[in-house]
Amino acid sequence: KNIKHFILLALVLVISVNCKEKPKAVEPVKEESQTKPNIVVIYVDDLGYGDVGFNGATEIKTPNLDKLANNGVRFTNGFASSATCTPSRYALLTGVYPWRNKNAKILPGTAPLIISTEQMTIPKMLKTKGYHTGIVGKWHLGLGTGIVNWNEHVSPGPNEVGFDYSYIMAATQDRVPTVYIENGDVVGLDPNDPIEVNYKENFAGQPTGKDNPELTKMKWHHGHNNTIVNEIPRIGYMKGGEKAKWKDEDMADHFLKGAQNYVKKHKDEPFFLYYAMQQPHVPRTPHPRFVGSSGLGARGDVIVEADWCIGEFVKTLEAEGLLENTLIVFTSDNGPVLNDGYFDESDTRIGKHTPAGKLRGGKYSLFEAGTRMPFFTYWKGTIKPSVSDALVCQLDLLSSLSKLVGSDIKVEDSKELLDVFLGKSNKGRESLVIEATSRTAYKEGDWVMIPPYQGPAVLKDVQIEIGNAKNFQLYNLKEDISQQNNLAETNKEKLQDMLTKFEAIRGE
Ligand code: NG6
Ligand code: CA
Repeated sequence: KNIKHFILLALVLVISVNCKEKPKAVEPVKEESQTKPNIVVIYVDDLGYGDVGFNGATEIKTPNLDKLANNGVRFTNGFASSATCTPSRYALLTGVYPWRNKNAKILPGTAPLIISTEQMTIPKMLKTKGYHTGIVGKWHLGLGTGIVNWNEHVSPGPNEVGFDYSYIMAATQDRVPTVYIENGDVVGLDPNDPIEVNYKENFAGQPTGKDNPELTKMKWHHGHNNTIVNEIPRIGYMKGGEKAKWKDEDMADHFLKGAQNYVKKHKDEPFFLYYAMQQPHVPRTPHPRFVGSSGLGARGDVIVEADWCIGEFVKTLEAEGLLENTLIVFTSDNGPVLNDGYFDESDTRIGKHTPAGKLRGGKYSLFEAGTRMPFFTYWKGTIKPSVSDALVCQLDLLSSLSKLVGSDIKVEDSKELLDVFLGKSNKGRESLVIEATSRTAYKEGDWVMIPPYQGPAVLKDVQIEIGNAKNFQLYNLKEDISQQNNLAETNKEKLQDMLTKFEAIRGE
């Protein structure tokens, strides 16, 4: 009898254990596919809030971007951390406010890497969850530790802060060295024609934009009068490396190919791709098939070109069967500028187009146009189309993507807003400190407070109001998106409240 009981009990146990185990065995598989989508961040350079159809542009057509934005979460209150490139890129990748790092300023092509190799970054975090990580495009976060020898392996760089694969330009299209660098090595370098770079003085006997305008096809307006490459005068001096030099007009196609190849190569594992496009930063050099495509001059043409590239890139994701398993984040590093140093008719042929939409300011500015960006997330079949006015910042991607992939890595400045990025919640950040050329301002809810700063109200060369004023500025963006009514005098209480919170965050 006892033995019978024992057998029965054993049977019951076996059955119940089996029953419990079954769903368990299924779960991890489901979790794997659900929590490891591919992640692509498409980052454009100097594109304004109003430069895209999905934010109301009518004079420039961006059909590919519009299609994604209108089928994803379109953010009306999505911010870059800064109104210039390097600090925004630093914040995007590290989740740390750029004003915490004194080196996070527009960098020359010879600057050392400003992300510590000890620091957390988006690609590093994703690698802990088995992702392959790649960057194709603009870097502009420095390379090496001081003096870089471009003829040897250049390190540390993207590969030392989390990227398994890198194919980059070191700084910007207007800065030397004008070569591509793949995993730390200059592409196509002829050892008999070594590269030398200097930002202080010219190499003896070399023509410059300043002394030899007859050798240039694009004329400099301010800055940009040093070494001439491809008939375009640049910032900084460079010698040698003839065969390795990029062709500006091919750059968009070149980076697109790089991004497409990366996807094709890594389609069988979860991947993260940071596709950092160069448009519409200067010098604007549309491929000949896009010249005249916008009717607005070079800047419009390269925006049309960028939109086309993104369309082609998404086609590749689709063709590889990856679109439903890929989260795409699209945004820009800082606001728009028409004349950023070259005469290319982007300002004179602007017509009715408003790059900043209704926003005041532009690149370099503490006013809204400096940092409020075209911004959307897209994930076919997972994200439902919506418009979100939640306050989000590129800074928040690190902690949010960490949550998405089931990692517990968090960085303090980076708010975990995964549900907001996926369109499931409208509860964004409460506040944000924005930065523009080493000045900061404070946003909270509908309000923005800009402390007094010395210096010109308008940056003359680029004709942009950058936010400097003798007195405090306080705007209610809900009623006054164009920042025309300074309420600092009439709402002293709000001003004081904002100032106190701002100082607490800034640690002043
Ligand atoms: C400025 C350049 C500007 C642009 C900018 C960086 C001059 C006079 N102006 O110093 O043309 O290169 O730096 O742009 O040289 S960013 O988008 O990379 O921040
Ligand atoms: Ca930029």
